[in-house]
Amino acid sequence: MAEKSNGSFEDVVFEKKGGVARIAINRPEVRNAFRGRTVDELIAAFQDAWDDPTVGVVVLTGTGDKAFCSGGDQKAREGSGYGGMRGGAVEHLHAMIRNIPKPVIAAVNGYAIGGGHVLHVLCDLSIASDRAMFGQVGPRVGSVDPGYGTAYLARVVGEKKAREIWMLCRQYGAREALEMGLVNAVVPAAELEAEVDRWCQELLARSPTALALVKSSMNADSEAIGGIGKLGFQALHLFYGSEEAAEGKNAFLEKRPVDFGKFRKG
Ligand code: S0N
Repeated sequence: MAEKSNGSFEDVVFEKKGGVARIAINRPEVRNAFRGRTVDELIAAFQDAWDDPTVGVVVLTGTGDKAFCSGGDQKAREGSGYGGMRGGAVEHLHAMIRNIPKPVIAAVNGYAIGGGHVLHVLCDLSIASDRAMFGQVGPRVGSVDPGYGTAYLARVVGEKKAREIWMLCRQYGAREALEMGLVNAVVPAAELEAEVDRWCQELLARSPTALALVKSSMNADSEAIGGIGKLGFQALHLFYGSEEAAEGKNAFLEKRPVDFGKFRKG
């Protein structure tokens, strides 16, 4: 079985062992927030796992014990987007997770917030540590993930709950996430790695072609969301250039309450 580690990656730790490709976002100092480089490396790692016939399952996680991923790097955010991010890069990453013909498990080891929450939602399966926290923050920080981040979430937890998650920007613990069908299992933090490995071994015993067909036939039903998302992202990048979106980012960086009142429209 092939074994490989990191190559030229800086923001991502990539390992392949025993049929499992493990991709970990490695920016714990910013709760594993992603910048342009991170997204490019994630795409490259998924492509490698896709192309490698020795890989049967992919695990996506974050390094450290605090965060899976806290979304786009607010410190790199500028003008029309998150600095250094190639146009369409995040959508490309979403497409990789959805389309790689192998099961992808999110091992949610801590905060899965904003664009980081969307990443776990897009994975085929999510296994959470009992310390994991889940939530969207868009309307709190002047951002949104149109398309899969919103409409696909509604398929997972239902319309009412998805609207609550997006509109109120609350955080939910792992047990609540399990109750609403947002994750498949919750285990004590110390057992996360072993539990994920057990799920990987079960998947590796299954027919890879049947698994690929299960995945693509399930995806077919929600594929149109990608088209809606493209339209949404064009609007999002116009929104990012606005004073209203800048207020969300600045309030987070300045650690002060946000004031969106003056942007309310009749
Ligand atoms: C994760 C949270 C809840 C953790 O709270 P905690 O444990 O209290 O830690 P903090 O003290 O808040 O944070 C510790 C240090 O880490 C930094 N930090 C945390 N998150 C980020 C971040 N996302 N970006 C940059 N830095 C971050 C803190 O600043 C702190 O550093 P110091 O010690 O120096 O002060 C909490 O941290 C939290 O709520 N984080 C912010 C979450 C957030 O706003 N995320 C961004 C939301 N937006 C997106 O994800 C956009 C998605 C996106 O980019 C996209 C998606 C799809 C398609 C296109 C795009 C696109 O825009 O291109």
